[in-house]
This record gives sequence, structure tokens and C-alpha cells, in this order.
Amino acid sequence: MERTYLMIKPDGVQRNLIGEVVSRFEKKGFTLVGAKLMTVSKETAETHYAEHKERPFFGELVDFITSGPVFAMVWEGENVISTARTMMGATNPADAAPGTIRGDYGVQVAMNVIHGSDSPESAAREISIFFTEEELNSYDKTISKWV
Ligand code: RTP
Ligand code: MG
Repeated sequence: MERTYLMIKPDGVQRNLIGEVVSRFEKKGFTLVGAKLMTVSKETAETHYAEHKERPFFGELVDFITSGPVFAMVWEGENVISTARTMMGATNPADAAPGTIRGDYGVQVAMNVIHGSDSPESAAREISIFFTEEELNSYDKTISKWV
């Protein structure tokens, strides 16, 4: 079963959007296998966003993601990586469709509420950066055959 790493960024945590975001993925039918409120170190942020290290916004991105707690999550389900990206909406909230998380709650590209892995390789890498095996819970739901 596919897993993805989702992270409510400091803006989403401080705007009290944890419940709203978690609720969307729960109602969709995905399974939460790990979650924690945590403050990301500069080193971890730089590792997580390594693909952007040459981009002009890299410093601001690292400063922002380390500026306050994030809500780190691992979700499981069929096609969860791409479906979560669809539910998040475009990177720039100005381009994100209404009904998506960024379309409904974001305004600025830097403060776009949520991060989500963009491929199976990214998901495996990011999950291992933020979670240990012991922090992840594999379980079958009785209702799993319905969704
Ligand atoms: P994420 O990695 O956070 O899920 O977002 P994404 O895949 O949709 O976007 P990505 O291209 O990976 O960019 C990572 C994050 O960098 C910030 N960003 N700032 N100032 C800018 O022009 C700019 N461009 C991107 C965004 O917060 C984006 O989510
Ligand atoms: Mg990305």
C-alpha cells in the first residue's frame, strides 16, 4: 500500500488548520499511520528541501519551515501520493483551484499551508527523514474494503 509524507507548515499550524487538513484526508478514506507536532531543525529542513538548494528562495524556505512547529504526518492508501497532491492544489495558492487546501486557505506561495511528497522516491526519502519505523503504525481498518 502506498504511503506519502504530508506536513502542515507553520502557517497552517498557527492558523488552527490542523484539524481541517487532517479531516479532509480522513474523510477521503486514507489511513493515518503516523503524526506528530514538531519543530524542524535547520539541518533537517535543508535535507528535506535539498532539491531546492540552488533556488533563490531556499534561505527563506528553510527559515520559514523552522520558524514554528509543523504537523508531520504519514498517510497510507491507494494512489495517496498523487491524490494528496491533487487535494493540496497548485504550489502557488493564487493558482490553486477552490476546493483544494491551498485554494481554500492559502494566499502566498511561501505560506501555502501544506507540503506533500511528489513521487514514490520523495515519499520514501521524506518519511525516513521525519519518522522512525517505530513511529509508524500499520493496521487494517474493518471498513477498509469500502474505500
Ligand atoms: P511542497 O514541496 O512544499 O509540497 O510544494 P510543491 O511541491 O508544490 O512546490 P516545490 O516546487 O517543491 O516548492 C517547495 C516550496 O517552496 C516554496 N516556494 N517558494 N518564493 C517562491 O517563488 C517559491 N516557490 C516555491 C513553496 O512554499 C513551495 O511549497
Ligand atoms: Mg515539492
